[in-house]
Amino acid sequence: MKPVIWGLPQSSYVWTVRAAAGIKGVDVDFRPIRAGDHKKPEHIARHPWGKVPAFEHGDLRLWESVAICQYLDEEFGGRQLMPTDPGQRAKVTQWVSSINDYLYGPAVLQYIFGYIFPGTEDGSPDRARIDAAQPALKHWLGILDENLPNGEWLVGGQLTIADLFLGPLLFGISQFPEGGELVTSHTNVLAYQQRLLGEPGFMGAAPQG
Ligand SMILES: N[C@@H](CCC(=O)N[C@@H](CS)C(=O)NCC(=O)O)C(=O)O
Repeated sequence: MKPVIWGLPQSSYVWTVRAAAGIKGVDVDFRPIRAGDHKKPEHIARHPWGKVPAFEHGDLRLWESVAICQYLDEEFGGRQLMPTDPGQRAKVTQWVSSINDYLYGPAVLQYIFGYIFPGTEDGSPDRARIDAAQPALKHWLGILDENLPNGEWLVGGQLTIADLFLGPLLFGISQFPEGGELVTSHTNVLAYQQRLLGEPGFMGAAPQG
């Protein structure tokens, strides 16, 4: 029985979990849902907060991207997405937690949404929101550049779940002028992004169009 992933195709977290499956070679049934439908009772039954992704495998139902990635990694064979060393495993958790708590808000809700869902009268980018995100993004890019020597992976020289959370946000901010400039001006982050481009399982899960 194939695992099922429900999600808005353009979501960064949906990219994360589909990438975990793609890199491991797990055949999943991806069921795209339309924006708005994730707040309907049918989806709330899968995810009590009406978010994406939601996941099912046999009798198991899960929400929260990190839980889904962890399950895919442990239940299926293929490339391991978690280190074995306890300290390195804790580092993966540290990065995932930091990305969720300190990067997703400024990168997605403020910066990217400031361009794509500006909510301004004339539909022009919301400069106030975009500008407000810049200090946090600069801070993040500095930290990442220090922690990605020579474009290595975030933890322990192997691609891990931490990279699957970071990658979609980096590609997301890179699409817009300030984010693109921040990534290209941090050479280790740029090399890291190139490294992700060379991962077909990761890139194959990217939103299309
Ligand atoms: N903590 C959740 C976050 C999920 C999340 O925020 N997903 C976003 C899409 S990237 C979403 O569902 N947004 C729609 C909404 O909040 O209405 C996870 O790790 O899966």
